[in-house]
Amino acid sequence: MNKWIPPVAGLAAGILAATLVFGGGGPRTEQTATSTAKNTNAEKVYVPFGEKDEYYLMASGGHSGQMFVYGVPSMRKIRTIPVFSPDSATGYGYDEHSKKMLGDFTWGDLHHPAISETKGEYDGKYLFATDVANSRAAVVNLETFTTRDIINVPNTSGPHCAAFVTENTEYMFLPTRFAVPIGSEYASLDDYSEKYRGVMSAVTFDQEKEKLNVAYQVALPPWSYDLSDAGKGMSSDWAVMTTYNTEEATTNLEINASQADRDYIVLFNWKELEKMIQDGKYDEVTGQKMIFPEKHKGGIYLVPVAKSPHGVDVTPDGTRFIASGKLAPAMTVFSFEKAFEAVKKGDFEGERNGIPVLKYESVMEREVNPENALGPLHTQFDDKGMALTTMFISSEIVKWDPNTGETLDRVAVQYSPGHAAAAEGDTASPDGKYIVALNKLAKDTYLSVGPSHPESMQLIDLAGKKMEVIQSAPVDPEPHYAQMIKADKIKTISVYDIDKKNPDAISSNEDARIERKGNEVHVYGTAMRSKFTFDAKAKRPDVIEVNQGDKVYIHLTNIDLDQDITHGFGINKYDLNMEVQPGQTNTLVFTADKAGTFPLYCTNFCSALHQEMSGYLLVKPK
Ligand code: CUK
Ligand code: CUA
Repeated sequence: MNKWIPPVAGLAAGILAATLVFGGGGPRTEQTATSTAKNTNAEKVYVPFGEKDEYYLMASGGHSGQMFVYGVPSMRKIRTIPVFSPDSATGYGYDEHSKKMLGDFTWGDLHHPAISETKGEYDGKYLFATDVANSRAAVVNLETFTTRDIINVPNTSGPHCAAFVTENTEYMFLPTRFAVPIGSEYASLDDYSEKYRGVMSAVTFDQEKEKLNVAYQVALPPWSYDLSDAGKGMSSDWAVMTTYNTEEATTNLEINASQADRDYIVLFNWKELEKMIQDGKYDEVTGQKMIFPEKHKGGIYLVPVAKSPHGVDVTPDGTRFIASGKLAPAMTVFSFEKAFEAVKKGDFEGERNGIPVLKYESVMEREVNPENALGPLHTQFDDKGMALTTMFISSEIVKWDPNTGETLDRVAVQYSPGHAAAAEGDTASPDGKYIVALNKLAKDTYLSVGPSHPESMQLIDLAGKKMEVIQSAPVDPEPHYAQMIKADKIKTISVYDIDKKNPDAISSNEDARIERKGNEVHVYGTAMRSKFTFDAKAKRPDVIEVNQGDKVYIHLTNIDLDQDITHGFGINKYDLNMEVQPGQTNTLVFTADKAGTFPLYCTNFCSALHQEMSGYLLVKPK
């Protein structure tokens, strides 16, 4: 390091980090062409101390059940947001609010995060996600980066297709990956075609109450629905989703679900479905308003597509949708205008399961097959409307022109990208600055940690003449999808207002008290550097004493109204933990079934005397 002086003082750390990432090393007495290129790349991703990243990247945590927040271009991980799984670090899943949201589930599989939109642009307010493992939907508030609501989605198994929001976040559509009988009751697989369904749910979100709700459902055929996207502009009332296993195979899907040459894209008009509900054109099933498309026609159409499609993406101007086929080397560009025309004229080639099938030729605009590109999965867009498609098998991102089909550029990634996330990529106006490849395999990219390696995210610069990988970051499983939003759109709060209307909240140490009602004990306590106060008048204000068998409610308010001073609250051997962020009140409820002496302490390092921030839970034996 001392032999080599960086061009700008203070850049040294960034360059060093980048050098490590790019695997550089050895003596640097001479600047070679490659090392100059490396240094230029290092400058592109270097965010000097005191400055901040330009974008947030909200990345899916897959079967960790969580969401990961990164800064772009530095690719530094900033936060884990627990969503569908408990999290020891924040006490998520232990305190009452989050415990109720999680119910009995201890894991989730989060695939596609979606930022709320206004007029087709990310508005930075909320983040939605679904759980393929346990069929749930969740919403995260982006003022606090905390999960506010989780709902179980009935009649559905694995809402993989979601979440993609409509232009003004009117709906998220959650079609199911696994067909199940309605109500998930037992039905023999011999009766698959008659009894199983692929139910799609239309979910709304009430911002005021921060509540998700299933508005209605549609009983689609028993196929697997894979990915979806909402229309924009001229197609804003519509949405599209890919479906496979239209063969209705019930075993050995890898062979049996790839028999037919064509599967379908489901094209639906949600305004029309909404109207059907208003007009009472639905059945009441398992307490849900369920539209059966074979009974109530209109609003839903099928578009044939090359077999086993995966991604489908609407262009930023809303005029086209692009399907990618995991088994076909081609992407297919379809025209909304042509589709609307065909619907109007009733230009159908027949019906499947009571749903009209449009003619492929009437809706298709072109098939695009870049040379030697294999395994197209997902498409994002740049600021000029050019498509950026991930190629899983040939491990690259290909840039191409949806207007002509011409291949414009390609860049190799390491390795096997699933999705990619472009800057403001799902909006009506992508920024065209960056795209992050979400790679399924890292192989030799990082220091080895044994047979299983991390997944990998690679940042690609889109601003130059050629696309170029400029940074790489390991990521925990599994980066299924991410959205990248301009940082200045997110307005976080720095402390909570102590909620005076919340009967559990107190705002000063003097109000700390322990109230007993029969065998229920309610503790109204405070956390403040560097002590807990549970009972202001007691000889030892930081001690909670109860009888064995008591039901204990600990309501704790962090009255340290200072940014980033979060206190934790853990009780030894009681498997209990929660956190209180500045100004926040949180509640732990448990039965003191174990008699004994249990130290309790602040788990979150908060001051020089953090170690002193402790007390006791004394449980007197019966
Ligand atoms: S999916 Cu396509 S590669 Cu969106 Cu769950 Cu992973
Ligand atoms: Cu409070 Cu550590």
